[in-house]
Amino acid sequence: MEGFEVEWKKQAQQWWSQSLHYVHRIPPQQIYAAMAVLLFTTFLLLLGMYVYMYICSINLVLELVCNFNYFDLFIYFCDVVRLFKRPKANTILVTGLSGSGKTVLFYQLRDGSFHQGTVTSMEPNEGTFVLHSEKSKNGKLNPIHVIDVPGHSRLRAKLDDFLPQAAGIVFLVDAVEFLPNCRAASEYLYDILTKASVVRKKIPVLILCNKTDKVTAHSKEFIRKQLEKEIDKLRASRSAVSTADLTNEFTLGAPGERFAFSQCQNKVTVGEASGLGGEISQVEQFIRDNVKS
Ligand SMILES: Nc1nc2c(ncn2[C@@H]2O[C@H](COP(=O)(O)OP(=O)(O)O)[C@@H](O)[C@H]2O)c(=O)[nH]1
Ligand SMILES: [Mg+2]
Repeated sequence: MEGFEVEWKKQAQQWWSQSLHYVHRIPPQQIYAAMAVLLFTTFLLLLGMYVYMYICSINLVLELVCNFNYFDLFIYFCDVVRLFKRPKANTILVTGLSGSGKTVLFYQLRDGSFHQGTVTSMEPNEGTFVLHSEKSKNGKLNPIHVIDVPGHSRLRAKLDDFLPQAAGIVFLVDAVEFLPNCRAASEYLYDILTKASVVRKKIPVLILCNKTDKVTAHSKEFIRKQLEKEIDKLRASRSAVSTADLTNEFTLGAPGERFAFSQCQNKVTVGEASGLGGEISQVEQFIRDNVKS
C-alpha cells in the first residue's frame, strides 16, 4: 500500500514538472490571452444565468398579474384615480311642474334677462356659466352647471340621469296657480324626496315659490304647509297600496308623526322668487351655499 502511494507521488511530481516545463515554453502573451478568454467566458456564463433568473421572475410576476385579472386591476386603478380626482359637484337641477317658470329662471340666472317663447321646451335646457349677478365681481369665478329638467310626467325619468351629479335641486312651484296644482306638485316632490340618491347623498332641495311679483301669489309659509299636508296624505296612501313600492325607494318622515320637511334627512328649505321680475337672490344664495368653490 505504502509503495503504491510513493509511486503516485512520484508520478504527480513528474506531471507537475512536465507541465511547468511546458508552461515555461509557452510565450507569456499566449498565457495572458488564454486567461482573458477564460475570464470572459466565465463572465458570459454568469451574465446568462442572471438574465435567465430575471426572465423567470418576470414570468412569475406576469403569471400573478394574469391570475389577478387585468380587468379588475383596471377597475381598481380607475377607482383610485377617481378618489384623488373627484370632480367638484357644481350641478344644480331646476325642476317643477310645467309652467312653474323653470326656463325663465334658467335664463335669468345665466343672462340676467328672461326669454319669451320657451314655454314648450321638451328637452332639458342645460348650460355651464358664471351667474350673471356675479360676472361683475372680481376674483376667481366658478361656473355653475344648471340643468332645467322639464316637468312633463313622461320626461321626469330624465331627472334620474342627472341626480348623481347634483349638488342641489331647485323645485319650482307656481305660487299663483298653486292650489289647482298642489296635488301634482306634491306628488312630484314626494317622488324626488324619496329617491335613494337624494336621501343617501343628502342632496339639498330648495322649494322655490315663484311668481311673487303677482299680488295673487300665495305666501311661502302657506305653500309649505299645504305641501306638507299633501305629502302626509300621499305617504299614508302610498304605503297602504304596496309595501314593496319600487318607484319610492325611501319612506318619508317619522312614523306616527305628521309630515314636515324638517324630518327629511336632506336639507329642505322654502324660498321665494320672481323669475320674470329678476328677483332671484334666494335661489342664487342656495346655489352659492351648495356649489363648492
Ligand atoms: N308673473 C310671472 N310669470 C312668470 C314668472 N316666471 C315665469 N312666468 C311665466 O310663466 C310661464 C311659464 O314659464 P316657463 O319658464 O316657460 O315655465 P317652465 O314650463 O317651468 O319652463 C311663462 O308664460 C312665463 O312668462 C314670474 O316670475 N312671474
Ligand atoms: Mg320650460
